[in-house]
Amino acid sequence: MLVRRLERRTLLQRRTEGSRTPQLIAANVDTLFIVTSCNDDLNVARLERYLALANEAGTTPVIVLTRADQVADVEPYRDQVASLQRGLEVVTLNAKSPDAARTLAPWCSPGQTIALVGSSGVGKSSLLNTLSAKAPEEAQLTGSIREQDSKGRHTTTSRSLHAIAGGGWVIDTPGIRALHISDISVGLDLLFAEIAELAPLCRFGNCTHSHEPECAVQAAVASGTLDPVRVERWRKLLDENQSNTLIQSGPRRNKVTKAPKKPRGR
Ligand SMILES: Nc1nc2c(ncn2[C@@H]2O[C@H](COP(=O)(O)OP(=O)(O)OP(=O)(O)O)[C@@H](O)[C@H]2O)c(=O)[nH]1
Ligand SMILES: [Mg+2]
Ligand SMILES: [Zn+2]
Repeated sequence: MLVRRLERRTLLQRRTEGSRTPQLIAANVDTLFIVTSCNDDLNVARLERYLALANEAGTTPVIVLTRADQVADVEPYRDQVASLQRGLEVVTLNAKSPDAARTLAPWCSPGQTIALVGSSGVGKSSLLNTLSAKAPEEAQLTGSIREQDSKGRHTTTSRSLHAIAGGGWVIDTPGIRALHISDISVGLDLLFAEIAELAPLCRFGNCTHSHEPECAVQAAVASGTLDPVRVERWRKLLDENQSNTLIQSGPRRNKVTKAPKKPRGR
């Protein structure tokens, strides 16, 4: 029975390819566990997309590296992700081991809501079963992954909310195939803070950091203090965000938001 509807404090949403209205993923999430595995699934550019989503929603992102039990050394995986955003927390674990619940306990206390997101097969549902200490008959279904490319089989097909044993609440979500960036305002500046904070030092206030003279971003790349690969990925997300974000009115309107007229009759 519906008793009361809470106002949304935070909202995770995304636009699927070609859709005009955003798809709501989850609301009032305090911490977003961005799940990936210590295998071929780990992709820094993809993780940056999830980080932008978490930042924009006002949730705290934590990178959760699963399958730590299947590699000799987790450090190379940890190193790849630790510097993606300032102050980013990274944990490594085996999603199926009870130890995982202890590792994640700092974010799972009473009153806290967390959501699990990531590609198919990374262990979101496995982790949910561990966190909520589910009996086998109540457990979320989990699936195998393909050996050749570590891809999952999209076992979970809907979102669901579960109580964490002795703590808060956790939301399982279906694996996302491709996360497109749209409707981001502050999320990218938080993610790429080392670029954003150089911008005021550029000669031109509207510097695009691509060809302008006296550009602080280009200067930092030239002197080796800024990673050019990060600048490239930042630019790609910025462009994608701009072309996917529907600005409804005003001189900067960039898309026709009215539905195309249907042909009459026949
Ligand atoms: N050894 C090991 N296996 C894991 C770990 N995490 C997940 N698995 C296995 O990986 C497979 C996929 O796990 P799921 O929990 O179904 O993955 P998912 O992220 O929920 O996938 P979708 O529902 O398809 O989005 C299962 O066979 C799990 O047993 C881990 O940390 N270590
Ligand atoms: Mg699942
Ligand atoms: Zn510049």
